[in-house]
Amino acid sequence: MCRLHPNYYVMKERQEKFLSKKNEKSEFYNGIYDRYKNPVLTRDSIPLTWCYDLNPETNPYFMERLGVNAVFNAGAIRLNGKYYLVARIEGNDRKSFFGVAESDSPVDGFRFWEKPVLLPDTCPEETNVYDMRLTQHEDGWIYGIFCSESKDTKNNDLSAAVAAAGIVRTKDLKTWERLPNLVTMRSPQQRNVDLLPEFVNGKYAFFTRPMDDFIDTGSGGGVGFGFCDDITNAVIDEEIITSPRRYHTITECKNGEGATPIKTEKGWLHIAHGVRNTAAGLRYVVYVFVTDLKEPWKVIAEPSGMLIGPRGWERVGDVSNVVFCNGAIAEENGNLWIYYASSDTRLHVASTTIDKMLDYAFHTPADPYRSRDCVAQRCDFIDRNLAYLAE
Ligand code: M1P
Repeated sequence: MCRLHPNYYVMKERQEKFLSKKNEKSEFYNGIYDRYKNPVLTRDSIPLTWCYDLNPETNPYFMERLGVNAVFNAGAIRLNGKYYLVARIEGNDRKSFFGVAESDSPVDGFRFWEKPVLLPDTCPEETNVYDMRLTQHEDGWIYGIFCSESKDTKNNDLSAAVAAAGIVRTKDLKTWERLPNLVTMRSPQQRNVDLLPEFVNGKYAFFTRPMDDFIDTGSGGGVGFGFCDDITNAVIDEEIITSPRRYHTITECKNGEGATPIKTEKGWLHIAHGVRNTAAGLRYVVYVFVTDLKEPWKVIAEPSGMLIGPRGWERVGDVSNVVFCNGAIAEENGNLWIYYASSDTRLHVASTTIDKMLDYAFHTPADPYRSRDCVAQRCDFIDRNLAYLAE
């Protein structure tokens, strides 16, 4: 029988209490979705075996040897009745990696599998990986598209990096096959790439985010779209912009795809993110647009403004004033679970339905782009309410 440090038992009990805590809806109301009180994953969800050397001979003080700083941006999928999150886990050493957490419930009880995902090492220049989007494709594979980051060796700035879209595939989230990174002929860098679950005109269809630089999108005009013939050697020749970023909106600085687009009777539902600049730095919010079923690059609805913005304690974290979503689960019964991270620190869940999201997408007025026109839009709205109240 092995001997364990007394603090192990204290920490184990504390973690058990945390992991078995039931979640419930918060009082937040907007009629569109519900926010849940507790995050679904935080650094406290990480198994003790990942951080502590349990042997008192080699760790007499029961110290963290390999600490974890944050657990956030997760891809999401439902398989055989269970809910899975493939989360971005950031170690104390700043490197991100993936871990699979599983639960019988969409809102609580997520527990990480025994070990994190050890990706096949096919890309020696890669320093960091994060933000996996999961796509259950009609070709039979589950794809994981993620950001593969390498040092920019052509730039003297030590923090300069190059972002590309990494591609892995699996059948069970356990065995991962790594494919070559996506090549986009017209864009030097890529992040926030999503793969559509269906072929379009017999081809794999990607939503991209062309970028000139690691942080600045530069001439990259917004969320892009492109086809590729062979996913085992994925090359996109042409990208067209589908949801552009626009001056003086929530997407002014940049935008990007979020969760894998969800097929609905009215179109592909996109839960994306938009970024604006402020005196306090970049502010990230989640927004929605819908694209045509047959021509998925064509936007057919884009409600004005944000769907989810950072609120209360969500505003504070490693990268404050950020909400970010790269995973959602749509169920056959119409329920939709949106997993969004706050401030690059923790992962939350919001619940709604596909019906509500379509109502929101098609009946929320579009952005008139000018303050004067926004006031006119609101006055018209108020007038109709007053007339209705007077009936
Ligand atoms: O720090 C906020 C987010 O920044 C990046 O998103 P984008 O490419 O749109 O700027 C990503 O690194 C993301 O992981 C992070 O949450």
